[in-house]
Amino acid sequence: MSTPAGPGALQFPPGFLWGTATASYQIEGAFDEDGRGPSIWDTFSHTPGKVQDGDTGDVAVDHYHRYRDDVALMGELGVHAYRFSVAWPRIVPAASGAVEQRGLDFYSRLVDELLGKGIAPVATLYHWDLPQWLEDADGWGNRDTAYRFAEYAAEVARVLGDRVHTWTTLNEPWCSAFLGYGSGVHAPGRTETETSLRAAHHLNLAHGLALSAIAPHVSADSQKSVTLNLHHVRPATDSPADIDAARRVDAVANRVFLGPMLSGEYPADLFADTEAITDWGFVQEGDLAAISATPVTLLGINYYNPTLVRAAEGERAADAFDGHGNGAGTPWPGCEGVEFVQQPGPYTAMGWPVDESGLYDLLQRVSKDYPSLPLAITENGSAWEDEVSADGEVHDPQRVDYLSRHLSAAHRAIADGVDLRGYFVWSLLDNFEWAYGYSKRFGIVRVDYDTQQRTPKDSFKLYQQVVAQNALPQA
Ligand code: IFM
Repeated sequence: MSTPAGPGALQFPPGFLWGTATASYQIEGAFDEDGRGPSIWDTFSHTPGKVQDGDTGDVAVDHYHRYRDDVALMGELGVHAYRFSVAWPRIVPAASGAVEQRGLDFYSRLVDELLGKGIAPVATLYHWDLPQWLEDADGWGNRDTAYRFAEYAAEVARVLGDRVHTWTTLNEPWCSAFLGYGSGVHAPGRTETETSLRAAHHLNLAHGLALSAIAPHVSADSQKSVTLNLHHVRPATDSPADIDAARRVDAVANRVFLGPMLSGEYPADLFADTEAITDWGFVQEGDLAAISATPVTLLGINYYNPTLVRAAEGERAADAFDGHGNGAGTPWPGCEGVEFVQQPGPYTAMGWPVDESGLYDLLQRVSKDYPSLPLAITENGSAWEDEVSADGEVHDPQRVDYLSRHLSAAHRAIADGVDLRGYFVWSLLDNFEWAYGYSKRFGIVRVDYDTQQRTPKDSFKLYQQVVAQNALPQA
């Protein structure tokens, strides 16, 4: 039952799923406890120069030990669902392939704690923490990793299948493939253009094999999902060259995953754009059928900002202003000659523009391309230079504004016919922001990294109201 909303509030449909999201390596810590093996992010963060200030996820926000308190916070927030990820190296720590029961037990306890508070568990099976033993055998460059992923997924589903509301195979495979193996700004830090495309295919394969592998173990009414960080790509002008630049980026950012996963085919233009890099011979007979064999019933979309591109003049190499492109290699194979254009501000602490119109447009586009597929926003949020005020509170008006703008865009999309079922704010807690370490705070709850004290920010209070009223209040 929702509490009544004030005049002018933007009311969401009954049953709209309000949630919050985190990921294992970003919050858990306990990097060597209960048999957990190393992941590529342990190796990467312990390599000097890879992560800002030498930060690591060794302790993170100690969620592994504090999960009960964190679930209690979610209870206070009132959310209906919690999107977390399972750390593969906790479940299959070493090359022997033996399953670590203590790892499974942790997630089982977490799920029970959530259910005890009436919060639906939404489990992501892979949020970037590949076991190091798999990377030692070429990681996502190796087709075999997809099969190992399906085996691991089945183990998790066997234990949690009766209690998990939504199963998500992968989080943002674009980042895994193109930041991990292309630009090298993410673990494992490789800068091999051909491998990045191969990795994208193996991630697609992993998704399909895993959905089929978990099917016998999960309850029939659970949702089967994948979360993509779809880029809303806009051409800077309506010149044919700029429109073609946007098409190229759309192919390797979005359709490289949407095509195989949802329609069982790769886009022909992607093959043409990348023909100088690979002949895609790693796509074997039967792969596309395997990728799309078990249908996705809910598509998760992560949205932070739109992407503006144009055809570069002269010799300018691809130069990304979206925080993704500054490694030694390119995260944009097939986009040679495309220039990423800085958009007007305001900018978050990540340097990302605040533009909720991109969310509206993206939802419209996906809904038109896949009219019968329910959607959820599985991440949306912003990092700011938060401070603790003299009153001990964290007043974060910019995050409140960001949240309000994006919720209002989501509301407008629903009013205009998009089948949007839920929204998950990123993130519940300040946490380890990958190559930025702890320097960027995305949480609606502040974490003091010295004491691990949690302090709900003003944005937490706004979101609490939104959830309670099933509506965005108007100021
Ligand atoms: O923190 C990340 C998250 O792990 C994946 N999506 C984007 C977030 C903000 O960069």
